Parts: sequence; structure tokens; C-alpha cells
Amino acid sequence: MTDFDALAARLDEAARTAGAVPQLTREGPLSLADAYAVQRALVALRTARGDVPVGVKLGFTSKAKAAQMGVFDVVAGVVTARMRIADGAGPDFPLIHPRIEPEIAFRLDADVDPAAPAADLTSAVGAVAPALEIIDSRYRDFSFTLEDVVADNTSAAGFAIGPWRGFAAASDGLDLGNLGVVLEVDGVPAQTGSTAAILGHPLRALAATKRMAAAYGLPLPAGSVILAGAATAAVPLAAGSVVEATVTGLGRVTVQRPS
Ligand code: OOG
Ligand code: MG
Repeated sequence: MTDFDALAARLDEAARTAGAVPQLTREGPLSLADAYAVQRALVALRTARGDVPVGVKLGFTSKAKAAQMGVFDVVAGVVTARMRIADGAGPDFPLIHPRIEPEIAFRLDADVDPAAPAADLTSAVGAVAPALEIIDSRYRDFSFTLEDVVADNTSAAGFAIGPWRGFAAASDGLDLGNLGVVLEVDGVPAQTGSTAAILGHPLRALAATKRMAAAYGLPLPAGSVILAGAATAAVPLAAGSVVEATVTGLGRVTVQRPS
């Protein structure tokens, strides 16, 4: 399979019409490099409609997520301006079978060239925040292989970011490595965990982001958001529900899906 544009168009159409499609790998082999090429073509379809990349997301950085989805390699995707949901608001784009998960977001306050060996993402981080990610696989039954989910831009659909807290990794007193995480649905705890679930320490997600950005040509200008990956398993995002993530020491962020 080499017609990356055609494969991307299929996934793009699935997202726009909220109609799930069969996994691409059911038709034949797709290498990981080719899967990232489909992802690039998929993001290009969004930017052709005026959307703008605003950052990078990682997936499967926690055992909880890897086990939930049966994919055990860290993956990277692109998040865009139209995926962004204001704290307290809800998604205004079509969704197939969305799920939601609690994350940590970093903001880069300086440009980083991921291909420069000496570039250090950690020292470019200027702020950190609690975040919620809405994932929505474009595949039937929310089921996929590693290559399928990479091609589908790692199920990226939406994200909300709570209050930013200024952060300098070298000097900050806040130990991001073990903060409590609670995901509540309609006021009832649905998942609890710790930021330690994210690669053992969320700062490790920054090294992983740099590595993946260099490998797959993902830009990291100042202002970029980095979603470090879910700290717990994802839960369904039902119509009419209110979901809140609280990270001890960082605060909370809320998404409300309209009924
Ligand atoms: C893929 C995206 C995984 C995470 O935080 O682990 C992810 C999926 O689960 O559909 O975003
Ligand atoms: Mg995620």
C-alpha cells in the first residue's frame, strides 16, 4: 500500500462523517514509516481546510493505556487548533465513539529543532497544566494495530487544557513525577492514578517527543503544546456528560459533551 493520500482521505472522511472504517492493515501490510506518511497526509488534509498544527501528542506512554488498547509502543500524533476545546466547553466536531483520558500538557516557550542533537526540550518547557484528551478511533470497534493507529493520527480528536502553571524543569519545586490524577464523570470518580504512570515520570515524555519529532519530521516551535499521554485508561465520553480531570498540585480541567 503506497497511496498515502488515498488512505488518508478515507480516514479524513470517516472523521468528518462520523462513520467508522475497517483497519487499513486488513488490506495488506503497512510499515510503521508508511503509517506516519499516511498520518502526515491526514494532517495535510486538515491544514488544507485552514486548520493549524499546535503541538504533538504521545500515546501509549502508560501501561494502563497500552494494556487497554493492546499496543505497546509509544506513538506520536499531531494536535491542531480545531481540536482545541476551551476549559469547561465541549467538542463541536463530529465524533464516532469518543473516549476521554487525563493527561499532563507541557508548553514550549522556545523554538526547538528536534533534529539538532543538542536540542533539549526540557529546558524549552515554560509551563505545565492538567489536560483532558478526547480520542476517537476512526476504525470500527475502536480496534487497531500499531500501524493503523499511527496512520489515524493516534486517534487524536480533541483536547482541553486547564490553567497553565509556569514551570522550569531545572529549578521547579513541584515534583511532576508522582502527582495524584483523578478522572471524574458526572461527579463520580471513574479512574485514579499517578503521573508516575507516564513513562515513570512525565518529563521522560519530553525526551520521547524529541526523538519521535526528529524521526517523523514533527515541528516544535515556541508555543507548541505537548500532550504527554494518558495517566490512566480512557473512559467513554457519553453525550450529555461532564468529565473533569484533577492533578494534585496542578488543578483541574473540565469537558462537557453536549447531549
Ligand atoms: C490511541 C491514543 C493513545 C494515549 O494517551 O495513550 C493516547 C488510542 O488509545 O486510541 O492518546
Ligand atoms: Mg492520549
